[in-house]
Amino acid sequence: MTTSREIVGDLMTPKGNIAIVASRFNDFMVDKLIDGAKDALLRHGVKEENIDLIKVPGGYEIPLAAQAAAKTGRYSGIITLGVVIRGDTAHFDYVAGGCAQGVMQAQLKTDIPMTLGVLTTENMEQAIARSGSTAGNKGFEAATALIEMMNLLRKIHD
Ligand code: INI
Repeated sequence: MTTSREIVGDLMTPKGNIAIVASRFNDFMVDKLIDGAKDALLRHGVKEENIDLIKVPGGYEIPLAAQAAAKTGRYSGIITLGVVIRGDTAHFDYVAGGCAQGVMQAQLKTDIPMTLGVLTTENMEQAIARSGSTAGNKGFEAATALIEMMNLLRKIHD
């Protein structure tokens, strides 16, 4: 009797280099996301020398830098990190939406897995809570999701 196969990504040390693309806007919170992402990678056995940090001005600039990094062929996975806080104008929608959609397009175009650790919050309190205090660290989560996706893609291709 044949049984169905379940293909799931594990959290073993992934092969290859990883880029973290992070914005400088709201950097005191983004720095906490970077710390969380690195902590997750190192705890899962990724070596410091296999992690590159690429900085961009704001969330709007993340997708192009992530795509450019992916196209070099040097990275097997990319974590994107930023903090976009709603203001009084429509700027938030363009930056937050453009960033999320751009990262999605970039990973589909390059076949390099990318995860979204870009906070999009109503206010500063929500952003602080999600960058290493009461609501966890979304950088850590984005790094863990990336490891799972890198290993899943390897299994799908094998
Ligand atoms: N960029 C962010 O990453 N977060 C924000 O909250 C933000 N706000 O509020 O304006 C922001 N704006 C800058 C934007 O990402 C670009 O850097 C800028 O528009 C130049 O292209």
